[in-house]
Amino acid sequence: MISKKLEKAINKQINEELFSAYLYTSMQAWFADESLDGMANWMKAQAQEEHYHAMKFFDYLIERGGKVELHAIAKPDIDFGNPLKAFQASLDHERYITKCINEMMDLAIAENDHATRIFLQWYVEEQVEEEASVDTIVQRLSRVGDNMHGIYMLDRELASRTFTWPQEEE
Ligand code: OFO
Repeated sequence: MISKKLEKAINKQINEELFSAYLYTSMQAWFADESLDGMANWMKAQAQEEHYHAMKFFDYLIERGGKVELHAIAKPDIDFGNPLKAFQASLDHERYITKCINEMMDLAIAENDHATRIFLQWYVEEQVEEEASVDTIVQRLSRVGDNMHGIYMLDRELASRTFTWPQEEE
């Protein structure tokens, strides 16, 4: 049985992950409105991935005998200024999520909950990847500046991203 403190922390993180999905869906809408369909597609895949992250916590909490409690999801921004600012906002958000995951890891260690510590390891590694992939896009957009040709080239590239819901292990 999971401790009450970890149950509360996981419920908070389910909300953070669902908010992440909501934020990226809002970015998807903004990019679509800017006719940058490749970037909109990238955000759509990102939102789907965040939903998966939320449900992975959801399933784990139930498996450990905890109670899932869903909270209201905050309203995300709707205007992101320009592609660089949008991806920079995404990078800032991922850094915030990394901090949340690290704090949960600290709590799992303090609570002596080895199963949760091992479970959270997946998110620790995932955050390294998430930050790195967004950071690469931020760097490329910074180099491209206002050059529309460069922006459209990157947009075309980001159109190929897809997300497939991973098979659940038995
Ligand atoms: Fe974007 O990260 Fe979830 O965990």
